[in-house]
Amino acid sequence: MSEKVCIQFYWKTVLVLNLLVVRHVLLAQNLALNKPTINSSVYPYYFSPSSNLLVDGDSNPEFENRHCFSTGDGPGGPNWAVIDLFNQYHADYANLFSRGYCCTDRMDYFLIGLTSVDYFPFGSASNIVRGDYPLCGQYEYKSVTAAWHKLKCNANLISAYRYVILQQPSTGPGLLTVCEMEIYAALNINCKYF
Ligand SMILES: [Ca+2]
Repeated sequence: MSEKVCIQFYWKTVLVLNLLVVRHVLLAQNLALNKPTINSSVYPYYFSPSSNLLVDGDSNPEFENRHCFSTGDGPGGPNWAVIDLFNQYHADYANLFSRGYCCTDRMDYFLIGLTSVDYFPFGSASNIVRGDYPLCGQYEYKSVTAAWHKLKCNANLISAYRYVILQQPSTGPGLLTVCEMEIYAALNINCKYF
């Protein structure tokens, strides 16, 4: 290969790589941001830490700054929130940000489900039962303080879904608390399966 051809090849490769990076940045958007939510309950507090704070775009881990969501359900209780993505997506992974300095165990081993069932007309009265909905996945570890926790969706989910369920496992301590939740779709559906 001549030096001229080699240089042309180099710059074409750089251009292609840059285009791939731009494509990724443009397409990788948080589908959950500011979308409608419902929750099983809201922790009774002087401000309402309802599930809209789960997707308000602010992961501030300081609970008093009013950007964290918390249910009011006890151990083994419903402890869920549902996000309406407005359209059906092949969800690829979820990112959850935990609360700071306190109560990190409330996010341990969290569950992310996907469903086409519209629970919104029933709101907090919805009967969302663990094991009854398609499971994106369950986080395999205890959560840590004020940090992002990424959960890759299960390879076996081949359908697109509109609604995302966040739920504490039945063994959890209750009072599910999460400061931000993000959902990202697969950029290439063929790359979702592993
Ligand atoms: Ca938030």
